[in-house]
Amino acid sequence: MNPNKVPIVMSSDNKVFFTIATVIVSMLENANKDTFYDIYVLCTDTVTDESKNKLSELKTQYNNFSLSFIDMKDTFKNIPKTHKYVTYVSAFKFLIPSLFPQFDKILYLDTDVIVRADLIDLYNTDIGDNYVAGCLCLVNHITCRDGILRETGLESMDYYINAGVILMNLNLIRQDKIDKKCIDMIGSFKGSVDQHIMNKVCYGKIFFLPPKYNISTSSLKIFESDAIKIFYSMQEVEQAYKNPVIFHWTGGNKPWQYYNLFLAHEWFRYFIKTPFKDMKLDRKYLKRTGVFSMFKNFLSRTLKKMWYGLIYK
Ligand SMILES: [Mn+2]
Repeated sequence: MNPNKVPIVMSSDNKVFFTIATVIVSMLENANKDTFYDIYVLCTDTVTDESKNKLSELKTQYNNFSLSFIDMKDTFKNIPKTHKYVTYVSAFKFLIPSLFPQFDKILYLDTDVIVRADLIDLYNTDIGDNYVAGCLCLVNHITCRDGILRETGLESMDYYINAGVILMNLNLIRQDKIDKKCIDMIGSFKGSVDQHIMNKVCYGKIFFLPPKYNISTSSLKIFESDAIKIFYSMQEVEQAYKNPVIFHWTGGNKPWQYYNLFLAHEWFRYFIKTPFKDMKLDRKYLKRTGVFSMFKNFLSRTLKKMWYGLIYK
C-alpha cells in the first residue's frame, strides 16, 4: 500500500449527505502534497444517485483522493431509538471490520467535523494491541459520569472516548470478534447508539489520541476551565485548543443550522467550496436567553479571560 494513503470511512443518510462534502473539502484543502485519501461512504437506502453524483463532482476540483459509496440498504434501520438525535447510521461503524477485509486499520470520521490539518500522522499512530483509539469524551467524564456508569455497568470511565473520530485496529477487532460483540449489543443502552457499546466492549483496550484530534463543542467549556488539568498536560491543551486538527460539533446544534457556533464560519468557508454550495442552508442565529443563560455567559466570559491570561502571558 502507498505509505501515504489514508483510508477514511464516513456514514450518512440523505438528509446530511452534503456535510460529507464539507468534511472532504476541509481534509483535501489541508492535506500534505503526497497524502492520498481513500474515502468510503456508507450510505443508507435514502441516499439518492443525485446526491452521490453531486458529491462525485469533487473529482473535478481535487485529485488526491478516491471516493467510493457502499450501499448499506436498510441495515440497522429498525434498531430501537436510544438517542435524541444520533441515528442508526452511527452503528454502521460496527460493520467496518467485515466490510473492509483489505485494510488493517482505518480512520472513521463523523460528518459533523472539519479537518484542519493533514491526517497521515494520526493514521500512522501506533496504537499497540488496542482495538480503537480516540479522544476522551470530556463532557461525559465530567457531567454524565455517574449516569453512564449506572447505565452501562462500566467499571470506570477511565477509558471512555468519543466515537466520532476513531482509529480502528481492524485486524485485532476481527480476530477477537469485537465487531460481533458490539452488534449484538445494539439497542442495549439508553442515551447512546454506538458510543456506550464501543466503550463497554473495548474497555481496557482503548488508546488515547492527543486532544487536538477531536475538540468538540461540548468539550470547549471544560477546556476553558481548571478541570482540564485532570486530563491533559498544559502543552497538550495549548496545542489542541489553539489549533485543533479536527473540530467536532457534538450536540444538537450544527454549523449548517446556526452561524453563531464556535468555528461555524470556518465550516461555511469549506462548504462554499463544495458542489453543494448552492443549496439553501437557512442558517439561524442561536439565541440563548434567560437569567440562567446570562449568568452562564458572564461566567464563561470571565473564565475565558482568566484562561487567556494564563496561556498568553
Ligand atoms: Mn458527531
